[in-house]
Amino acid sequence: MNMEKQWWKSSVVYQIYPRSFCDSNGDGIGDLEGIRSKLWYLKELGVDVIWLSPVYQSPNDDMGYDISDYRAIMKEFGTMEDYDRMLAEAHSMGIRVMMDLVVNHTSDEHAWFVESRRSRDNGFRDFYIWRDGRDGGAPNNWGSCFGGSAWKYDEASGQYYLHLFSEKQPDLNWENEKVREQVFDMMTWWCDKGIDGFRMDVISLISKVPELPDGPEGESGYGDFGPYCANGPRVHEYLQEMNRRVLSKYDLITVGECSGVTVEEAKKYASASGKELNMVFQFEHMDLDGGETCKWNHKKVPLTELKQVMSKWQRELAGKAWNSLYWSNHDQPRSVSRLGNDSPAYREASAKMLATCLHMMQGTPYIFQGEELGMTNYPFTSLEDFRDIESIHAYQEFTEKGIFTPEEMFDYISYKGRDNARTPMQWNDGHQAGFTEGTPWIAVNPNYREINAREQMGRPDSVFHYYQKLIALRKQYEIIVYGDYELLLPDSRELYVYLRTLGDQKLLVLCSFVEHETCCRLPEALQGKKGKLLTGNGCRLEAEEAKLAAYGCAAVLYE
Ligand code: TEU
Ligand code: CA
Repeated sequence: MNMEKQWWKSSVVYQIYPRSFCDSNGDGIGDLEGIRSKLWYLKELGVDVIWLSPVYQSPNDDMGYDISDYRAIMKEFGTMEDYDRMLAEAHSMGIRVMMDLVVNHTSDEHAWFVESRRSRDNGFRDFYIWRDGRDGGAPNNWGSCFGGSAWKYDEASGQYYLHLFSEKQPDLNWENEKVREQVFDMMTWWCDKGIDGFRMDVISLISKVPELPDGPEGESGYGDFGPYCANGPRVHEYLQEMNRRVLSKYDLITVGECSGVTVEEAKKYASASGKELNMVFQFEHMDLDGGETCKWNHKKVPLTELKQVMSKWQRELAGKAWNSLYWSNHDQPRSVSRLGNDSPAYREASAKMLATCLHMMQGTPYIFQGEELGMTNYPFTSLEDFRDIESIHAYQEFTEKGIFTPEEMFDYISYKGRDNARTPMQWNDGHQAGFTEGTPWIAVNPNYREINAREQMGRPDSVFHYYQKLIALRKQYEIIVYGDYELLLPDSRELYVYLRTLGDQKLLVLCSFVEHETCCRLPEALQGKKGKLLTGNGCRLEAEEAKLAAYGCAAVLYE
């Protein structure tokens, strides 16, 4: 297959959630100096790129995803000098830095919005999406992602503004070319500083169908904005303009977070022709345990469906676009707790298996902080344990409407809530897991005594060393980066088996998703051949079959 080689295709990205990574000054909040002090750790792990969740000035209604100044650093995180020092040091170690770009919306405390809401004839009015009400209520039936209406009434001017997320996150009006100009200028400013890329927050939502029609009504009583916002009419035009004016002038890695993206749309966003972005984050595999009540349930992801979705993306984008690969990020529960098994007996095995399954696919893998240690969900016991606006609002809304009992809803936010990913990084078994000398803004998972970086770095068979190996293999074997992908045993409910092919080489990947031993017949063409075990755990290869322990896995190369 004709596929152009690019550095970002053979890279592994590590996502840092700065608030929870490392606190350098004891105020309980992670910061830039903390990140700088841990670059050696990331170097040791072997990642090529770090992506920082937002570090810009923000009132933190949505933990930094509500930005009030794109050219300033959040006070709790440090200063611009701290940023520059961290960037320079990362570069000197050969680590590139990707910034989070949040431009579907700003904070309501951003100077543009402060102006915009002053009056109907303010010069910035049209930077946001203002509408008159309808029949004494909101302009349409859309609900926001964080509960309630997507419209907020503004007394002073008698109009409503649109906010697809919280009411402190008004949506920018991308139709206005001055907005685009301001965004592109700001991006250029960061690129000139020497950053290496952007992760673009909900970039698939920036273009709305101008009439803003009512959406199909869900359980909550509000309409779904998805059909009129996701992959909207001008989104590709805007991204091509962004590419022409900014991205194409630098050597960057770009990934668009695209809720509601289909493979057809992804081929446009991440086309091999390079007119828009390098790749997208798709959500189909993350939505497999969703349902009528959004993500709030206890459903397990069915393995056959997971294989089908992953394989569809592998197959359909091959040679046409490029995949990103992820099981976790700051919005998702911990992958071991969700897709693996976080009981002490199987935690490490299932973490290694999930890592193998993902990292041997075609695409750029993303590791979320702590995933390389097999960090787990948090054992929530009270509503006070939660910090995330999404969980807190959802709890209120679903219990007030009587959709779930308080006990049920508590269970669901505990299992699926975003705070599971946001508990502090577990560095060692000392005070607050070595995250802070003070009191952390969100509680440390009590399992830090067993699960922490120091212990794992000193133990050769740890999850940490397993990730280190996987990352090194990607640098060593082109077949991992560029090989074709073929799903085997699509109907197995226990095993995820696939085959990569590059020229005469074949790479067989075997992963067990179950708690008991299993057996897998090797594909005929490979039977009796001598394969080289690149990596694995709990897998014994015989002439015609492989025997897998609970959550066992292996990647075997045949040359
Ligand atoms: O998330 C966008 C997004 O699609 C979320 O609505 C996601 O579905 C949800 O968090 C899952 O429960 C991005 C950021 O990653 C997230 O942290 C922000 O809250 C959101 O945008 C608004 O900026
Ligand atoms: Ca701090």
